[in-house]
Amino acid sequence: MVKIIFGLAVLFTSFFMFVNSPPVLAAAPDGSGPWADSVVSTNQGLTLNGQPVSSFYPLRSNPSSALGVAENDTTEGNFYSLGFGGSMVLQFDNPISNGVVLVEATNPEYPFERVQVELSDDNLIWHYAGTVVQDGYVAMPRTVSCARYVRLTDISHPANFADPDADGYDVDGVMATDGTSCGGSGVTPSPTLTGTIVPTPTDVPDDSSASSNDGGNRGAPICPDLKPGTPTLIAVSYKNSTTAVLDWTKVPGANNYMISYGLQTGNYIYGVAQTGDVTHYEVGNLAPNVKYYFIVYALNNCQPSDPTSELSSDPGPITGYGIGGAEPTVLADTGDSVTTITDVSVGTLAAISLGYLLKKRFI
Ligand SMILES: [Ca+2]
Ligand SMILES: [Ca+2]
Ligand SMILES: [Ca+2]
Repeated sequence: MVKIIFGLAVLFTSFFMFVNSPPVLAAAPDGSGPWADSVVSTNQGLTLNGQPVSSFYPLRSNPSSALGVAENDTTEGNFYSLGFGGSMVLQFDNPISNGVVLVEATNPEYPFERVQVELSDDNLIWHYAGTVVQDGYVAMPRTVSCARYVRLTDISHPANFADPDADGYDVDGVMATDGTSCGGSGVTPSPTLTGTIVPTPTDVPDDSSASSNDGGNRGAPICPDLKPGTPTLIAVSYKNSTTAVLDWTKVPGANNYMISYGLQTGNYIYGVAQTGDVTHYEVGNLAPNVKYYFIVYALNNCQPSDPTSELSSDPGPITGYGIGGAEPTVLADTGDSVTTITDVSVGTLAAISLGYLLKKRFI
């Protein structure tokens, strides 16, 4: 009898160990490569029911799982769960000069988890870059031109989750989209360029049904969508001295758009990674009396279009239209100006260029 009990105990223990300890080796830091290289600090939050994440998911509590090339899968041990309100600081050996892409372990059937992204060049002064739901891109804040640190803070809404073990945003990997040109010929932010880009549309309650357009391609490592057509950037005008208003044409098959802009023609150092499925967007927090140059891309689930032609805009009077050669008559409201997220799982150019499938099944 004792042997039987012992045998059962061994069997149970073996099974328990098996299901909790799959043979996973997370990616290693890639040094001068674009991915994160070391963990500076962590402050893991709690699960929805107030328990340490490690008590339920020890394999999701190893911060080094966020280093190196994202595995881009749903394997336990390949990502770090921040916990609600939790944070982590990652350091890069390579410089960050053009924003970062986040890869999350994602389950489309699970309520969306959200993270705030900040960048720093010294781990002391932090610059808000934006927020990301699932996979996504944040542009370089205008207040910093070259960073080495990324701070991620979970800002998921607990009220959107029913699972008591919900554990916040899951960091698989973080990649600099360009780490080769720091200190180069890029525009040096002027002291007058205070404030930050606000690329994140109005926060909306998480809705897992928003990801129902997977089209049965879950798990497929390819993009099922054709490259979207190129929109036309119709007009850039000024709503006030610090807010530019962009209007462009809708592209069939696209479900999101991206705005890039900068202070010199052809040099787009700022951006709004995801406007949502709209044709009208207001870019705020611009420096007053500064001329900006804008382009727009259409996005589908995994590919960007070619960019539009560039339009520039001099800051004009509050009621001024027609800047940049645009005709006031084309600026009628489209009704799409509410910038809620309609497909938050759309990824970014960089993620797309890596061939990542942006929707995965996991929490
Ligand atoms: Ca690296
Ligand atoms: Ca999670
Ligand atoms: Ca990983």
